[in-house]
Amino acid sequence: MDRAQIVHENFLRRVAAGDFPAGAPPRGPLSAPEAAALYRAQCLSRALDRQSRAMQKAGQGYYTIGSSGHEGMAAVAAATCPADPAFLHYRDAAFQIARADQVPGQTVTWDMLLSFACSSEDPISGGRHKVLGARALNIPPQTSTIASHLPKAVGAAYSIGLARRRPPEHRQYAEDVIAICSFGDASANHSTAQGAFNTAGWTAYQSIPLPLLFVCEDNGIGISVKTPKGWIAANFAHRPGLKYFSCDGLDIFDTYRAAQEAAHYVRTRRKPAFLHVRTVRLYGHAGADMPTTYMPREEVEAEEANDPLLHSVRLLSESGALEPAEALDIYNDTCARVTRVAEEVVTRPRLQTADEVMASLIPPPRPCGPTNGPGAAARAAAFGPDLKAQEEPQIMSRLINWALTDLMLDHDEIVMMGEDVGAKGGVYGVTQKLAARFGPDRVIDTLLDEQSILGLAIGMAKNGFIPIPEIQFLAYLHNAEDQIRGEAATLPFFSNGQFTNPMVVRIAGLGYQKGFGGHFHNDNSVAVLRDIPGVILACPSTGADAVRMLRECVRLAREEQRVVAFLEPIALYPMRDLHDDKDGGWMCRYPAQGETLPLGSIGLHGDGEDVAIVSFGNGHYLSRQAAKRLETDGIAPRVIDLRWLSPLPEEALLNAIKGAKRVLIVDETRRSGGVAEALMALISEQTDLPHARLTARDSFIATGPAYAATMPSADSIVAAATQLVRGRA
Ligand SMILES: Cc1ncc(C[n+]2csc(CCOP(=O)(O)OP(=O)(O)O)c2C)c(N)n1
Ligand SMILES: [Mg+2]
Repeated sequence: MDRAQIVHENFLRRVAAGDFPAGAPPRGPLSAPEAAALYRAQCLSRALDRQSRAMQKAGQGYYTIGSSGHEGMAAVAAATCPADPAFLHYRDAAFQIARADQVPGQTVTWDMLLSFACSSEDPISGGRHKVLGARALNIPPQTSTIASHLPKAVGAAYSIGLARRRPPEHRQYAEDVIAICSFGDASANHSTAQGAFNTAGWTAYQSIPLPLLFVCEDNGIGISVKTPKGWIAANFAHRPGLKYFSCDGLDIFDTYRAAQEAAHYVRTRRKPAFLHVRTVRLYGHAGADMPTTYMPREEVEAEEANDPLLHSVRLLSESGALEPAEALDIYNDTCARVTRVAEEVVTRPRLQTADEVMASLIPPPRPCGPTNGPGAAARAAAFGPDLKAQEEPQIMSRLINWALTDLMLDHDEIVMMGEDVGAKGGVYGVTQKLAARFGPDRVIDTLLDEQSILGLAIGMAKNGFIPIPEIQFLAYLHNAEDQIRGEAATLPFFSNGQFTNPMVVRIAGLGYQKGFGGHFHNDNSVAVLRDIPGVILACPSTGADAVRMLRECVRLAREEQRVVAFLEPIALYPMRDLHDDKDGGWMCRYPAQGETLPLGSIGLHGDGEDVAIVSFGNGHYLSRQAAKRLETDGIAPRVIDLRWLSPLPEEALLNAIKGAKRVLIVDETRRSGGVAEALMALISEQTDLPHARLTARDSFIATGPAYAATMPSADSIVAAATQLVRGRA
């Protein structure tokens, strides 16, 4: 028989017989009426699990990972406040239900069933996914990637403290809230989770406020792999900076007591705590999972005998809150009500078309107060002698530094974070003096963990800040990439635009650093950033463009709530000359305030008709060198700088190549998966022009004299363009 049915029948039989599992008597601060309310929430959670399975059998529901066994989480909700942002484990329906009881006007049964049915009327995801979550309950939806929500919970907790000192315009969290973050016992081992615990401890160890309650729901197993007995307590009882609390998650009185103590500690001390809730998992991981195929039947039955609902009925009876017969009526009535509501829910509309699915990929714009740019006095104070230097042409790294300064003067809610961005001013000096200009609240030297850096940014963005995190080198984005791919980019999608985390991620990258680094400091692949729906990828090639584009990127984040990656070509940071020694051809004046380059605009140099050379970043620099040589050779080129690598500025590009007879694509990223693949497809689909591509080879980058051997050079661009125009090199 189906184990869900066995658990159901056991419950009915044992309550009727007064046969309850043994446990401690009711104790602690939970009152009898409150306990009865929690029991109702537990019953509703259980009934929804049962209904989700029935709906799936009937082809009307699509998700069966349930909360059965974890219903004690209702007590954690009751012990905390609905204003506390909660980043929840997928087994926390009871938490959400109990929280909904704290907020007037909620229709939680209806809402959750809509989510099971993937109805477009599902108020949290608009029918895109079964997720827990509700705007009014401060529960953002989470992805299924276990542990990936922990870094941003740390970030959200950090933001609460910072917002007290410097409230941002779009602040979301109230003054004295705490962040709550729950997860399973197996998930606690994930390196993403371990990084988050470490970051929380590292922060608290320095007495920096971090009001964060971690809640580990320890059912002793992750799908089929058991957690060693005692592992969670052994692992977490003595972590520096992280205070440990534990409770019996089968007992709502004990869970409420411990959760209240832990939450009180976090709220009053502004320090993180770890609440270890020991629980059971009933009827396997999900609907299709049969626990008896990997666990002895006796063990499965022993867990089932410990059904937390049976514990609750005993405790309610002993506390005088409810008689078992009344509890049984509540259970049966709840099941019947859920079935009735479900019958109506399955008639509600579902998403149908691609456009409907995609409607929330890009978040809605938000109204922002006007800004007039930083005033002269503020600029003079911040820049000091640099103000005078702004009258002279400068290298890119310095111009980016000034742009960041002006943007931070203009927008108080901008906060930078990264490894070495503060005191040192970045590996390449791009963030020099920013810490002195804006202080440690706004320029944060983080610990060495890219997931934590991006998690900090996501969490702060959720609370209205505009984070500008820095990833020191593109190659080091990859160990944290899921924080952009799986987390930041998906939040508006899975919340139907109700939750957002806009930011500008600065990434130093691409190749061509002479004499430094090899592959790990010269990564020339951007494929992982280009295929993420909704994420914008910008890549300037000159200092002036970098300034104008950075201004646009901050606008896109601030006003349009977009997640932007800003890729800075390291080799061009210090570049002074273009054609000849000391010609100063690659230095630029600092663009005037208000000058920007809108998303989708391209750079066009020359109007030659023989060949349009389409490139970006270092490739654009080399193409400009090549163009001069081609002209000398009697070939008339025009050179186009793409600037925006995702989405590609297709319209502007097609306009810019009008009148050219051929197109040469110069792409410093790899031949496979590189930007040129998309450009070749675009040109061949949209034009009849002969076209060719010059790309980097499918290789990693070498150190030493061959540092640029695998990538396009001015020579190879000249050769490829000549070949395309004249049929020979
Ligand atoms: C990063 C990642 N790897 C694997 C999975 C597949 N998966 C989903 S749940 C799960 C087990 C989680 O166990 P635990 O954290 O103990 O939570 P429980 O389901 O027991 O409540 C696994 C391996 C996933 N969702 N994400
Ligand atoms: Mg588990």
